[in-house]
Amino acid sequence: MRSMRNVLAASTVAAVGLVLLPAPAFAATVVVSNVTDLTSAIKNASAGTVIQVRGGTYYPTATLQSTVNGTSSSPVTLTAYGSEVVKISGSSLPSGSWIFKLTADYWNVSNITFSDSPDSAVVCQSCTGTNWNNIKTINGGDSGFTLTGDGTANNTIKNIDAYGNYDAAAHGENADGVAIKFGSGSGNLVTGARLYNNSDDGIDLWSFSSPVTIEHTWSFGNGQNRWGDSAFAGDGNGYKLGGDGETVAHVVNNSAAWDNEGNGFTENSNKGAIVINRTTAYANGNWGYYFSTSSARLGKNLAVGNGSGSVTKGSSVVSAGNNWDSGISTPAFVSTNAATTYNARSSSGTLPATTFLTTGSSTIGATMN
Ligand SMILES: [Ca+2]
Ligand SMILES: [Ca+2]
Repeated sequence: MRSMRNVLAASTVAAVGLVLLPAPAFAATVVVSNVTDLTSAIKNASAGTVIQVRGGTYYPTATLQSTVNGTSSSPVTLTAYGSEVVKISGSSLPSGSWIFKLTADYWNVSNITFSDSPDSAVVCQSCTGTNWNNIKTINGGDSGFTLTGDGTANNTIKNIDAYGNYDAAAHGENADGVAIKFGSGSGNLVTGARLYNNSDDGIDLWSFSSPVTIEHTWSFGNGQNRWGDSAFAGDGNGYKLGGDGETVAHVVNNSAAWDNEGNGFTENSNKGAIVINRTTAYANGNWGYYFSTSSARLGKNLAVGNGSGSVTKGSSVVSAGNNWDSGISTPAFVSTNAATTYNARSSSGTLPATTFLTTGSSTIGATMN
């Protein structure tokens, strides 16, 4: 009896052990408060992991990166802890480094500032189903935020601030606020973005072959030489909507471009049926809207005070209800003082309230919110 009882006890222990073995190797929620733990948490995340970063400034010495996918029902989350203020600085990274690189699907990243990157701040390569909410990518050495590669689909960039980015090595030629370049994939959305004072363009869709949607976005002050660069080469388009021979019908709704050195909105050689509705171009250096070879659909847009003029449109452009079209009047702006556009965002992350470039019109121009 004694030996039988021992055998039964041993087999019970073994069975319990077998039940416990499949338990998760990592806790579902990880709270990190130093850069070593942050690096490890990102590297070791798996579907469903929630990484909460305590307030403070983090100085990684190597690019933070992951190739691990979440799933649509169990994404990986990287976010600030509660309402704490989290900054990740690239100032301790080797030259040429990015701060954060994902080659992964279904990540949700929110409430983090990425600053002072030696090169691009955030790069998402062939990402599907990622959500970026209330991110800042500022004062870096190339574009602030980049989506790139084939298989770039169904990503949402919401309420991003991207400013002060400048690539010294190429005299400012490349650093955009947001770059969705060299790739393909449908369902990508930029909304609520504020893209300003970057050396090259506010947003650049160079060589991206699937339609991107941009809405509720402000792009301003791009392409000005703010760095004392005697060979400065930034282009300074508010919205660069193509390039490299791609023919693609990008969409821009209810957005504004002002004080950019180049054009407010431009096809950049894209011959596609780009759709631009209810936008405003004000005081840009070149044209408000430059669409000479595309078959763009320009509707209910407002162009005022642009250096080269309101619009260049080729014979394939469809233009209706814009203030340069016959019979359409130009409503007065409530304000042309842009100071409030630099204010902090609302607690929910939306653009700050402003009367700048508002007109009260329900038929033409951006509503500036
Ligand atoms: Ca450029
Ligand atoms: Ca560019």
